[in-house]
Amino acid sequence: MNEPDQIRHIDALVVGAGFGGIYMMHKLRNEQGLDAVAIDKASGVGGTWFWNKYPGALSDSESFVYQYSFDRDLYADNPWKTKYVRQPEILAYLNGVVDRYALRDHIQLGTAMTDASFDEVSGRWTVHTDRGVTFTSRFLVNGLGLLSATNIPNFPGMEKFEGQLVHTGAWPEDLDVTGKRVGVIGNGSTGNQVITATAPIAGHLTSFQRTPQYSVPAGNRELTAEELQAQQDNFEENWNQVWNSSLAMGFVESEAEVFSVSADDRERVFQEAWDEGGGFAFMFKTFGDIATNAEANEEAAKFIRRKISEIVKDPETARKLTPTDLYARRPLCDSGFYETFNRPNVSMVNLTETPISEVTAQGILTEDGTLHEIDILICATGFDAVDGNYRRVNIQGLGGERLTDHWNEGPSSYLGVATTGFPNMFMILGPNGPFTNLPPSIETQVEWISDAIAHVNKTDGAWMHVKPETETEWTEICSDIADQTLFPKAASWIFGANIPGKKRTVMFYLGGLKEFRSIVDAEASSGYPGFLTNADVLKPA
Ligand code: FAD
Ligand code: NA7
Repeated sequence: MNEPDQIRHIDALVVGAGFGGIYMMHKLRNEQGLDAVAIDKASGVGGTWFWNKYPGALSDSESFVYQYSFDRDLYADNPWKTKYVRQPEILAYLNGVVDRYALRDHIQLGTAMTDASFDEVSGRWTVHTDRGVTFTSRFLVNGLGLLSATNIPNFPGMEKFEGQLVHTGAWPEDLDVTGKRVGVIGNGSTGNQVITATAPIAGHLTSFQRTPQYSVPAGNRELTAEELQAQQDNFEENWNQVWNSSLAMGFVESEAEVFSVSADDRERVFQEAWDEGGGFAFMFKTFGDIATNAEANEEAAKFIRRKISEIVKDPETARKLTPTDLYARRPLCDSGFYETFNRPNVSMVNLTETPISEVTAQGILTEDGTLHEIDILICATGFDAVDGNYRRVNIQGLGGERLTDHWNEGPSSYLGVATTGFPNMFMILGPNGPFTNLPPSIETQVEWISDAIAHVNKTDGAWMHVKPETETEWTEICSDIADQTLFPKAASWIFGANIPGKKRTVMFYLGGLKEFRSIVDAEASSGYPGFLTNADVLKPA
């Protein structure tokens, strides 16, 4: 017989112990003195940076903005040494943050939320887990991660594969690819990194690519002592720039139009950006209309296509690697991705021309009858982004409404932090939150949620949830802004277009961090007009 669950009554349950959940815990416990507990299904803290231990895993936001800014001393004590920061360092940093703010004893690892339901009479959430503990809590804060629910394709015969099958987002700590015959499906940001880092140590690497992508050099390098010092000295200025920018990437976004300069100047600007490195910088620091004007976009795309033809020696491989569509997915950067295909131990299969017919015990059989023998098959196939983890649990709000039903037409929210009918439930990076370098958006949302909790907490048993019309309006705002860009025209996770059967819909606020912050500030400072309270909802008709 199963043991009955242990029941814990707490003030706030935080689900997820990544960048978001960790900061949320600090705000709730150390600043508000609440009895807050975090759970994570992972066996360590760090979220993304716990799970994605694949070779080459790197954040491609510049390191001085890929961290928390809320504590000047924390910032001073943890200078990143390189322009971009690698997974092991980010994981060590997040572990350090957990210890620095004495949070570890309040994070229960290896514990997944399975279902959650709200009781409007008691005003409490009941959250069941897979580890014999049930929580009842006034507040439920989900920091489930927007790139966390792994997408594993379902090719015929996959269960027969006798080698090792892994997804980059659940990388086994002890997996060694050295000397192995490695197959990699996918060539997005992750595939690009794992292919480039694995090829030099693998026996043979076969890259299975469905859609070629545009990538520019990352230009990762050691930072000089002067640069490190400047980051410390210019802390306020730098962060002021971040808070007042759109992408929060730590550079000034260009407002110049591609065709406002001569062809020679355009070439020079692109070449300088190529030499300096950075995917977001190439798309947004060079010119201001690459992501909004198809002709301008084509100029940037042409430049990258030409680089591919110059780098890749075999013309047929170069052709397969060259994208022809819009340059309008998340911009990629690399540490020698195209050069990797000049290696004698690397081959490439274009899946559009030669689809996979099945996975066999030995490897991948393509429709041309070739069996690609593989010891380790790496799925760099991305994530069921944004709402994926929400749909993998059963969350029920007012009147027992299921979140999956509420999101039947696509995931929605107000400000990416709350959704109608789910009182006192908050989300960090929920649907239609800002599309930026994420730590600054996470800080913005966590601080807003913390203030909202403090506001509600003033009244025992009180709760708040988003007015339906407010949520509808926010969805329309997000959709209208997205339609002014080229991003919806590309099939990527940014619009839910990467998962078979998933409804293609707007999932981000593309209006920029500066504007987002002014909207969330106004909402809080004017007393949360976008929300209803239990007094409104429960009052007699
Ligand atoms: P996560 O770090 O994803 O944490 C969510 C946690 O919730 C996970 O640990 C998960 O186990 C847990 N969880 C989910 N469901 C449950 C459940 N039911 N029960 C219990 N626990 C649960 N962002 C950038 O801004 N710049 C970058 O360069 C960048 N690079 C990236 C590279 C990779 C390979 C990936 C995958 C993502 C990258 N991101 C990048 C996005 C990155 O996810 C965010 O920057 C940030 O780490 C998100 O933090 P989070 O706390 O919101 O979510
Ligand atoms: P992405 O960007 O979604 O890329 C996934 C890749 O996997 C992409 O090349 C896909 O090809 C490919 N894919 C997915 N499913 C299949 C199937 N069934 N067959 C063949 N190829 C497939 O995920 P990433 O992990 O690279 O990056 C996600 C974000 O995480 C990234 O932006 C960073 O922020 C971190 P497709 O292009 O769909 O043809």
